[in-house]
Amino acid sequence: MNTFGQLLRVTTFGESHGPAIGCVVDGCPPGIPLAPEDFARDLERRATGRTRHTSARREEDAIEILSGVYEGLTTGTPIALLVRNTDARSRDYAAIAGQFRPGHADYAYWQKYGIRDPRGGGRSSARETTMRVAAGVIAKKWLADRHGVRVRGHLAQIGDIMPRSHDWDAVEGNPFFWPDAAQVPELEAYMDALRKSGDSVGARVAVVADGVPPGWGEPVYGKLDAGIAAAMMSINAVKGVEIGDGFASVAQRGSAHRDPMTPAGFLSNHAGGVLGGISSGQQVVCSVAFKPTSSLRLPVAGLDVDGQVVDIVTTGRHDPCVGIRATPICEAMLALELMDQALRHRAQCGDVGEVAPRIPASAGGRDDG
Ligand code: EPS
Repeated sequence: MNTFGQLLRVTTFGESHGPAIGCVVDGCPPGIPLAPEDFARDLERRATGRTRHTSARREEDAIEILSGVYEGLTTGTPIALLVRNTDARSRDYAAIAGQFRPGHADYAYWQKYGIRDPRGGGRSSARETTMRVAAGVIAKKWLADRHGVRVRGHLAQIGDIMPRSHDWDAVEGNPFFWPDAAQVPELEAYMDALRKSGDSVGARVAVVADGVPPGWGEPVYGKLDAGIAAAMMSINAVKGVEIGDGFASVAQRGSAHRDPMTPAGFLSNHAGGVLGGISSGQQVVCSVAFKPTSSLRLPVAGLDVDGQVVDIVTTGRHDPCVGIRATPICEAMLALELMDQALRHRAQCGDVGEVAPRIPASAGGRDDG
């Protein structure tokens, strides 16, 4: 299954070292202005080779729109997008082509298919996320234009380092999507030392959507939060997803977790904007855990495809922390899930209209991010 979504269906294809990667976005409503330039910013935010803290592979990630757009507007037909791979260095993978990197998908792919493309990890590469971000650009645009919804994210943890303060304006001003500008030198030193050591580290991304109206999502098998969790877990390297307070809810009392409603708005947002699988009109809040990259130059004893014990060393241009450039990927997946749910809600309940009383997202009139 390489397709995400029900009414808005995104199918991605391509391998890290193949000639190109791409996607087909089907079910997008007509009339949305769309040009190749619209993709540039988010693709650049996700790309490798832009700072010393991520993989040095340098891809332009220039989008070609092959179909679905006429005179600058989407036509309602499938939108096919293509990005050519231009800086793959397959020789880096010659030594490990017949080996299983511990912690990597190599072994599981081998067991499932009996064959795998080892170059750059093939389909299990972070390269695949490029097309998620591209498709997400369309969803972000539609959500903003039609519903005033804004999706944004930031890095919320690298290893055991957490932000000491939170300023959205700081996030796009540093290579870590970090909300505390004063901490950036500390992160740079941390990442420089990590890179030198040859090891890798995990990270956590926080992603939120403001302006989501109440009513998106379905009550049982099509829950909005279940859809968001599935969307995030489908990203390579993701190991955990929380909605709202997530696992912290375990230690909370009901009297603390419930979000009081007043005529002026909700007083808190422990639920993360989803009640019973349906959006409440509050900020949708999601947190995503990325594991440390498994491609390491630190040797480890492992097995090859003949079952022989071998020393495994991965050379090449790997991310010491793949979570660093995951913020735009999580934003894209949240936007895709929200747009799909919005279209599904419109299909079934479009005639219901606005139901009273409508409670403001927050009594403070501020976002909770
Ligand atoms: C990746 C390894 C590196 C990264 C790549 C993801 O690629 P390679 O070993 O082929 O140089 O650069 O990420 C991208 C190219 C990208 O655009 O995200 C991996 O093992 O997942």
